[in-house]
Amino acid sequence: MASSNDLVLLNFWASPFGERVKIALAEKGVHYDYKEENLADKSPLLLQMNPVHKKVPVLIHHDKPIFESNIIVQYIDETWQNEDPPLLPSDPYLKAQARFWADYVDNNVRFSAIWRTKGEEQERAKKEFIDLLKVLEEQLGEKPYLIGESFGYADIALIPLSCRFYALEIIGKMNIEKECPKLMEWVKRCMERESVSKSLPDPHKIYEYVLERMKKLGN
Ligand code: GS8
Repeated sequence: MASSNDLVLLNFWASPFGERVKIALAEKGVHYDYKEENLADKSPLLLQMNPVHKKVPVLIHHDKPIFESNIIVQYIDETWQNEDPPLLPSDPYLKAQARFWADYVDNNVRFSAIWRTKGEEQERAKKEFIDLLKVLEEQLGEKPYLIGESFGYADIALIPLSCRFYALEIIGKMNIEKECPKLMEWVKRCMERESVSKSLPDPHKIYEYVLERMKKLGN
């Protein structure tokens, strides 16, 4: 197991991407140092460690930076491969599926239009969001997790979205559980894992954060 000095996570508390990394490290039982970033005034360390995108999360392992949350989660899985549980399946087909669904989440999940817009535009954004959740619900089917019996990489990519549901439901006046009951059961199943419940911020805090951002935009 890594000593905490070997491993540092640069993050911002409301980053859904950083939450993926926290969950993966918690699943593997790996200790690390945590450094909170102010994204309006980025630290020299962040700028030096992620000069390309200058974004969080960044995982610094033995002074070497790894960035992009899904890539960091894969790095964690490979580096601590002797620590259970494996996050990616060993079967190549299931592994490809897990990667596909994590990419799908990254490339398609968009929800800020729900709180950035009003009227018809907001209705369109809400419909697109619910349609996307339904695709994910369809993939879930009767399985406990996105790729099968075990919680892993694809679930880690998606679950941070769930602590935004409270804010989206209030602001968008919608009921996600009514639209996607199986997906909500999956959320509850994931939240039973300490790695998830302890890594996700309080949905009420996220709601306040979104309200602040809306105020800044004059919404
Ligand atoms: C996204 C990271 C990101 O957008 C990943 O790690 O998966 N594809 C990347 N990070 C945001 C904070 S979360 O909204 C960030 O660091 N933004 C700072 C900026 O854009 O300047």
